[in-house]
Amino acid sequence: MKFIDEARIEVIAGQGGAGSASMRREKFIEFGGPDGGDGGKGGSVWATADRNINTLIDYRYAKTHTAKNGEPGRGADCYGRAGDDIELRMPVGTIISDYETGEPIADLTTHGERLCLAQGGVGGWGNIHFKSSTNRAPRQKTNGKDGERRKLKLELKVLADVGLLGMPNAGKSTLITAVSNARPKIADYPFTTLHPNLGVVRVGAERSFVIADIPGLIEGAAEGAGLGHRFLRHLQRTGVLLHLVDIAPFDENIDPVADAVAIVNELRKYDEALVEKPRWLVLNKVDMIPEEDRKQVVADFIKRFKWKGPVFEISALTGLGCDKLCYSLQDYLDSVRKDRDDADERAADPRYQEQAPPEDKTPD
Ligand SMILES: Nc1nc2c(ncn2[C@@H]2O[C@H](COP(=O)(O)OP(=O)(O)OP(=O)(O)O)[C@@H](O)[C@H]2O)c(=O)[nH]1
Ligand SMILES: [Mg+2]
Repeated sequence: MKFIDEARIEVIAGQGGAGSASMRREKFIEFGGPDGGDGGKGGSVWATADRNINTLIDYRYAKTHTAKNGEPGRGADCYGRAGDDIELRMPVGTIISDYETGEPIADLTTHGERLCLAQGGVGGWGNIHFKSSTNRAPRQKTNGKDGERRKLKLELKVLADVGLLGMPNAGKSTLITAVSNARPKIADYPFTTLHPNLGVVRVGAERSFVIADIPGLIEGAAEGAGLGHRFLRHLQRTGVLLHLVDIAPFDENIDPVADAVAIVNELRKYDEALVEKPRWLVLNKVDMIPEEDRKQVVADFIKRFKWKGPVFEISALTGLGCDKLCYSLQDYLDSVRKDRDDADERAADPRYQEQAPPEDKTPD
């Protein structure tokens, strides 16, 4: 299935049905009085986050989503039927904003989260509401209100704890296949992966995190080279990036350090905040380097790349070093989550509220 992470749609809620101005007319009944019922409410348009959907493709083709109008009221105190609501199912991670103003409306982050995008118009009043002691036979009624109408932008940014970053063929899809339940296509040609894949990594019996594999990035991606750089948006909401480097390229003319520098430059061109995000260096394909040379090759790389952060040596193909990487990621994510929970707790606890500093009484 084609992966689409951006769409523009229009949602139109149903109009309320008109109220009725009917008079009761029955044989042998005098002074029947008003009996016109209210119009039904127009249908609303809702968005629901659904974890079983992972693309916005449906909204590329169907752009306008219109809910039914409410039915008009009728005589004999009949109220009009309300128009049915419609439900738009969207992937978890969809950000909804106003297309014209860009104003954010919602961020669907959990499965089942639901939000009204356009409210159906209320039905009009029938003449039964207008009878009074002085007007026993009112002919007034009101029309239903129009339903809301909105143009919206949908943007999907996948929600994952860990994001994979690297040149094509670095072994990103091989790694996610080795450690998670995701089964993306793997091949020895560049740009095998064309859209993000998510996988759940289980660490021990109870702990897990979500990892995202995205297409490979190359120098000049910001200018459109390769698949461009727009899918980097899927790394924006991750907690930590794994920069995967093929440490043993087949082609001797390829310099892994130059490639790694190019990736960081592209990251910066897309979004400075991505460069600031915690990033770990993962040197892949160490199985291709004779064991006795590994230490030296790795040390050279780190020195030339001037890298000071965490480094992991792995072989996504044989699984070497993958367990250690996953345990470290899980520990790191757990500690970040704990710090965040503690901070939230402190913020909610009045004892930790910031107190005004005591007045300084010392003379100048
Ligand atoms: N020897 C060896 N080969 C590997 C290793 N990891 C990946 N490969 C091979 O490298 C090639 C590319 O792997 P992929 O996982 O498709 O690479 P990718 O980074 O997902 O590539 P794109 O999707 O094109 O960006 C495949 O032929 C893999 O079998 C490894 O640790 N050792
Ligand atoms: Mg791939």
